[in-house]
Amino acid sequence: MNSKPTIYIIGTGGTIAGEGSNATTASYKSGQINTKRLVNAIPGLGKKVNIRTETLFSTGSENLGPDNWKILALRIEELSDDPEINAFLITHGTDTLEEVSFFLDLVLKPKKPIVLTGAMRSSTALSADGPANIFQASLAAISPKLKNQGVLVVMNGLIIQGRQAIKTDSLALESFSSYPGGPIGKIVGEEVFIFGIPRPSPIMGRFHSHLLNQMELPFVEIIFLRGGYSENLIKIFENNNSNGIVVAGFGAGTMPKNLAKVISEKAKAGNIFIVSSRVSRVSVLPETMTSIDHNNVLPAGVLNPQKSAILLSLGLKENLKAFELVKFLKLLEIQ
Ligand code: DAS
Repeated sequence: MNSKPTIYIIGTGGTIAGEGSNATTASYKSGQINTKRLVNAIPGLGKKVNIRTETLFSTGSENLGPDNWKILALRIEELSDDPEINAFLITHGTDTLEEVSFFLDLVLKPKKPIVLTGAMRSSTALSADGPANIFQASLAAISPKLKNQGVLVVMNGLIIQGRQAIKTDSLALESFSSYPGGPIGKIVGEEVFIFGIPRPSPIMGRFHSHLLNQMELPFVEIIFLRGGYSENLIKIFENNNSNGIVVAGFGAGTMPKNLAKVISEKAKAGNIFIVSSRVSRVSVLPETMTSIDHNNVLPAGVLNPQKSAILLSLGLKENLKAFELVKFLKLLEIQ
């Protein structure tokens, strides 16, 4: 009787499936290796788990977005009813891994563990990190200590809750951090260590309705501020006709006064703004951001601009008002 758990691995491309011309080149083509080949290269994995594989996409994650994320979410949901599958592992490019894990956490009500992983070095690179990441992500996926945690990210031995993963380095192996909380655990050898009390997202699956219709997510613009040029930025704001805009502001949510004035006028016209920050570990609070006196202008709390845009687009699709979105931003501050 085969008592090993079964993990269903869905590959989407990325560096982890990338192929370079030799082991020491820094250049490679993403998404070249199919998922079965990726997994077959991992000694010892088959002793721990049964594996089923699928290659859903084969591309760098810079080419993936909300439509692809929805396809991935629906595929996971469709497979979740299979009694022979105990957990899901998604191999994905790291460039948008924090966005797809945040999105999946918001739209899925997972019955089974969902763990995402990637790699900072291609599959053909000297000391490729992909095999270890897949092995460790598999251990997390079957660990009884991590049941009902929603979406998780495992990278470089760290276990991170999906909504809190941020990529903080373009090239380093230790490129993923967990913010605002720290990692909930780590994997050493074949051991899964859990720190403290893991806490699934308080709004896990809150936007599941997005999966139930064919409608696309409304576009949300992100406007990245830089020192000076506020007149140019004002023109961008004035010409912008998306219903939702995220401002990647300075520090803890500051921006030039003349820009704040334009935002206030557009907020009065019904646009919803989330003011985030261009720093990597964001904290934008009502008392820290440049004061803009309108309820349609929301501090991002701990969400970076890209995650703020995902939440705002899901909210706009449900015609949520700003005061309803504030609740979700506050709940996501809970570590
Ligand atoms: N190739 C990039 C991507 O697909 C980076 C990576 O996977 O690390 O996101």
